[in-house]
Amino acid sequence: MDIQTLKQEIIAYSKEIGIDKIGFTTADPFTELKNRLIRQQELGYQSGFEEPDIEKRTTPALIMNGAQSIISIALAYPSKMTYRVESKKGERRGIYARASWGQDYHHIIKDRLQKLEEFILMKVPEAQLKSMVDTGELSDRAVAERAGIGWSGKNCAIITPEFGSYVYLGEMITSIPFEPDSLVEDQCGSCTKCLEACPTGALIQGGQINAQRCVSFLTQTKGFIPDEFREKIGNRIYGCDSCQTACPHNKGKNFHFHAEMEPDPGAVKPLLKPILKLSNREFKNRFGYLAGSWRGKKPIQRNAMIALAHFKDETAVDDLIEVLENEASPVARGTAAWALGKIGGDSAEAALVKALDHEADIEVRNEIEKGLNFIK
Ligand code: B12
Ligand code: SF4
Ligand code: SF4
Repeated sequence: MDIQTLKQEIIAYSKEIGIDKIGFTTADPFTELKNRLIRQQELGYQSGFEEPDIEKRTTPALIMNGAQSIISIALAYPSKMTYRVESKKGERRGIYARASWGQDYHHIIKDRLQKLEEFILMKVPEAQLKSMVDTGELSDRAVAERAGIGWSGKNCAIITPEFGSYVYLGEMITSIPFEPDSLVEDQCGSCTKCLEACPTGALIQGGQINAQRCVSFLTQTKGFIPDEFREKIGNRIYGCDSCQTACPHNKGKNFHFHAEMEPDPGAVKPLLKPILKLSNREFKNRFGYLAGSWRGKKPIQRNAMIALAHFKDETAVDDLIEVLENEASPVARGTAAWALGKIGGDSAEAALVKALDHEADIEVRNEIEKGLNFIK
């Protein structure tokens, strides 16, 4: 079979298995990306979640011997919930970003890539293939951009003309020399809406991010959130969508193609107070299947306390005192102290004074003092 026919058959099959967009590019090195990654590293703008080996990241042949091409795939995810949570007055909720709605997307993309691999191997049994999503060496966005999936927006996201930027990306390195597809034209123009919408100024300039300032990154860390960002996080308990919701190319883009991606509104917009009391098992059962839970319970609990402070939820004071007095983790105790100070009131103040009496951890003491200063 000639390669052009095979490519057409792969494209047709991809539609059958629920791949919303597919593109092909060469396995040539990503030279521009390499310079970019070095620069980002020098500036200290990386998150630390990236694959550290820049040579590997930008040289497909180092990842798979005989690499000739890369197939990029995109699956569109919903941007609006089909039904809302029934909220009672005064009940405060947090929010998981859209990329964490429904089943963890890593499994969904892996499933499609595996089906695609099986199809290709049926046609070309000697083919060598290597698939990855998110945690692989390659930059999923750089591959997608070069394979004509979408353009690289000023908000850093790959924006497809069809589905906006609400797409998950994955790719497969192959030993088959497919004809590459052409690039999608950049349609950002003079717009700067995403840069203006970013709550922390993480978008330095069009297409460049300081990940250390990005709320999405901050919600996924394990330590104390630096003071300057705490109030800006709002009620986001995982991720951040502000630079995507602001984008005019996402307007009206809301696709419900994949049953696995349907969010449970009660899980992705959960009540905040109960999160503070979850056991590990309860957390796993209720939130464990979400992509946004990959760092475990503690960061989500910390973010929930910051969200309760954001709402100045006086009904949360007792629960926060409980955390301050009984939690083993200094980050949890310290964040509870800070939140109590932000919410204020007599019992919050009394609990902070009492805690200062016996708290031994220096960082937690520091947070208690900050809390008391808010009240005074
Ligand atoms: C580390 C990481 C993060 C970090 C850093 C993000 C970042 N922008 O670098 C943090 C934790 C902050 C993060 C957040 C998010 N992430 Co993330 N993340 C990754 C990961 C693992 C690596 C990204 C990376 O290497 N970045 C380094 C930068 C330098 O490179 P890059 O963005 O990959 O490539 C672009 C730049 O290099 C640029 N570029 C290259 N040369 C030059 C030169 C110039 C002059 C310019 C202007 C640009 C430029 O072009 C490339 C293509 O767009 C990828 C998965 C993967 N393996 O690729 C997912 C990934 C990028 N994340 C994804 C998502 C969904 C998100 C969030 C939307 C989640 C959320 N709702 O909270 C946010 C969006 C934040 C944002 N505005 O980027 C998706 C993006 C899908 C899409 N449509 O673009 C990915 C691809 C995961 C996936 N498989 O679907 N993420
Ligand atoms: S995800 Fe949020 S914090 Fe990060 S760059 Fe976009 S708007 Fe800024
Ligand atoms: S908001 Fe404007 S500048 Fe930002 S990615 Fe969308 S079109 Fe581009």
